[in-house]
Amino acid sequence: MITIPAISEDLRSIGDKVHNGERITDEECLLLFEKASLGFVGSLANEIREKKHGDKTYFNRNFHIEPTNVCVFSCNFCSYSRLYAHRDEGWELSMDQMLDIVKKYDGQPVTEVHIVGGVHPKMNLEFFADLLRRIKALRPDLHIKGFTAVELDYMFRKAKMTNEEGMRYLHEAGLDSIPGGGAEIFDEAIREKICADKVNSEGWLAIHEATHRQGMHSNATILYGHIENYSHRVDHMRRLRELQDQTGGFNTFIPLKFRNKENDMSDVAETSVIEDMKMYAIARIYLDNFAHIKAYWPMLGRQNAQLSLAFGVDDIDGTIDDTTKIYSMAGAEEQAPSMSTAELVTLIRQAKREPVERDTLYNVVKSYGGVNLSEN
Ligand code: V47
Ligand code: SF4
Repeated sequence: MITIPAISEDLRSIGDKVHNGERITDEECLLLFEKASLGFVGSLANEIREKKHGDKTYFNRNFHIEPTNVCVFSCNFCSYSRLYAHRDEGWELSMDQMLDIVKKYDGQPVTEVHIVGGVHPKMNLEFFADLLRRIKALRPDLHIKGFTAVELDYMFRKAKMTNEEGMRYLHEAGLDSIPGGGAEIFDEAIREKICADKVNSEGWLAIHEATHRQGMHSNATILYGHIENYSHRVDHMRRLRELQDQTGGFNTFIPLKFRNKENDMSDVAETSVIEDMKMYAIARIYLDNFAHIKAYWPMLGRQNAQLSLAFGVDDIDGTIDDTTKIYSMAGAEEQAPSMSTAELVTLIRQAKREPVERDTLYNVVKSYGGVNLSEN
């Protein structure tokens, strides 16, 4: 005889809330992290995912420009940056080199360029506004998702502009949306330990609020699996859920697993796949006002990205074309991340989901239809 393990009353009541489409509390979220099995949170997350998107799984055709890895800050988890004094060990792309990257995609149906890098003391607001204008002159149709709140905060302070003035200025120069990086962990005490000198939590949230008030969208991330505990993760997501209630400007939440190679936190062990899937699932359950949960495949690896599609994830980012080094330098599985559209479509279909090519704002570019059962 098969016996079905009993679940506790408190978990059952969370399940009821999810079935009824109700929001869970911070305490309930913590309980999920602490007490729920992966199967339990996975099935709830999948229910929400399928209610919101069915089997649709989004990806886009994108490439990155990383202007520099020279950075004035010294985040302990960062494997990528070099201080200005050691800039000979890093890279600093010129305007022409960056425009050449864009020109490489002439005639190719990419829809997004993602610009992100270190915070270089000499690359200022004017320089980046010029870059945006020149990219738009070459490719007016290309969506520019650029600059984390960390980079923006530094640029605006140096230019003596408020967040609103700075965002308006960059928007007019061609910036379309901003990525979710730099959020790390909002808890002030943990932030102080892992990235003390860059924009604080309040400042990160203020930049995103100003972005949304300009009518632009942004993403949000969490860097998890290092020295934070579960209540810090809940606190982080609470602050995002509250801002999203006010502005509705976030598109996607992207949990980023801490990778421990070649950085000052190499003694901290990396999380297990079970912990990673739990993070995705609980994010899907708690962040009821976020339309999308993204697994960033260069960081997670292809197979775990496929697995995440059963744990609340509905987006796996894009083709990328080997244009980012952030994760490969931190020891991620993908050392030269690049997937063709056909590979992304196959990867999604193997997980029995329906691939949909989207643009940055989730307009459908091409729908690939349901699963072909002969594929495995
Ligand atoms: O803020 C740095 C993270 C982020 C490590 O918005 C690390 O679509 C793990 O935010 N282990 C930048 N993570 C990248 C980012 C991003 C990526 C893809 C898509 C989008 C989007 C945003 O990378 C940083 C930091 O949290 N990071 N070092 C590391 N060792
Ligand atoms: Fe600089 Fe970003 Fe690395 Fe921090 S994570 S040191 S801000 S490049």
